[in-house]
Amino acid sequence: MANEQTYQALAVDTLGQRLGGVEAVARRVGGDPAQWQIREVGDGNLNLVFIVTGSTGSVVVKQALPYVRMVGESWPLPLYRAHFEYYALVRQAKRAPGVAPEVYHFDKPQALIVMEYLHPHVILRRKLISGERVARLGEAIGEFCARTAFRGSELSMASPDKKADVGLFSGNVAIPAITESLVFTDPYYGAEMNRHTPELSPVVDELRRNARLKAKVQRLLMKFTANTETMLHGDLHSGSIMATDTSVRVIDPEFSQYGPMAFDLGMAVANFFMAYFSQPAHRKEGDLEEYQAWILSVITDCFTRFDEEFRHLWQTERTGILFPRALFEEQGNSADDACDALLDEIREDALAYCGIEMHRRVLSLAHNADFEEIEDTALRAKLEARNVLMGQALIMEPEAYCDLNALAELAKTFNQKAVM
Ligand code: SR1
Ligand code: MG
Repeated sequence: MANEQTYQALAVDTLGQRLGGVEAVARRVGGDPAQWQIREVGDGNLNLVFIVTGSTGSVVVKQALPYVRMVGESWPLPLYRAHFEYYALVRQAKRAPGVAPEVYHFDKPQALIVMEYLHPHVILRRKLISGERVARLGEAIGEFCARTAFRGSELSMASPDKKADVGLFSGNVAIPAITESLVFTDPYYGAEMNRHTPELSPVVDELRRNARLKAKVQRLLMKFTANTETMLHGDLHSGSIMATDTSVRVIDPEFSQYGPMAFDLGMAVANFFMAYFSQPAHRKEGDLEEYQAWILSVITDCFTRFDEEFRHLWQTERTGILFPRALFEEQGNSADDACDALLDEIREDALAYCGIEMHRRVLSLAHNADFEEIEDTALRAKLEARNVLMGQALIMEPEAYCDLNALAELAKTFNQKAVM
């Protein structure tokens, strides 16, 4: 077995020889490893990703690099993040069956995970840029967020198990540190790695002068760092979702950590809003309105399904120390109001986290293709400005948009705004 010192990054020409002897891999891929077709397809910010195909089938091999791929060796990043991704995949498979890719093999010292090849799924962001619809997209993501949020919390888990898991995940310090700075802090000052579309500068400057906004974001960061309600995916953007026209899967939980229940929901919805605001650059007039309306319906479905599923689990799986039946049902009291109040709080926080994600993807280091692929920078800045200003409204006054019609109206208003 390899040890830390023998870690070696995989390459197309070494992978067959290195993994050919691993039974779980060889059996699924099939044939002579020397004949395997191997492609490196990683287009994310951090890792190597290979698709390996043989006579029987295909698998995905994901390996952490000891540095941030998008920046280079000047930004080292611990290999241990692969353990946490593995732990998260295993937990998600139990909490939201059939959504995360199945894990076939994990090699801790080599920081690599061999998993299910999702086919013919493609990255959701590509589908949204191309104007394709995915059936039940909002429902699938709302349901995933509700199941993982509820079943990873002490509403459901036994307290000692949950505490032990929080302890385990607390070993992952490097990854949360990235989110803490890139998501919550860097967008709001001239941090070194930031960049934004030049024409957007007047909007950015004003945003960064808004002390009340920055204080609100820091309060949300406090919740994010201090609150271990549940195990999060931690990076649920549309590049972490793969889809066909009828199937939705969630990949890439390497930013998993314990945190607030609202976080994943907010991140996912933010990415739907960014798809929405960028559409005028990707669609022709005739298709634009209908497609944007569809994206808004995905957002509504996502929140609605989250609440429905969470309420269902509240009724049927509330076995943890929180809101015990002994205090409610067994005393002849309904716990429904308590559930509704919790869901209101989650919705409000999700909207605020949503606003922050809408900011960081155009102001900080890691941008979204939805806007980045708009070559005309004047147009890009105009669309990004709508997104940034709506994000600000959500952070400042999330309670005003908890009503889903009000939320959709807000998006439509900003979508018409001639900000610049
Ligand atoms: C340095 S990592 C930048 C971003 O990529 C990941 O996908 C996360 O979103 C992270 O914030
Ligand atoms: Mg990722």
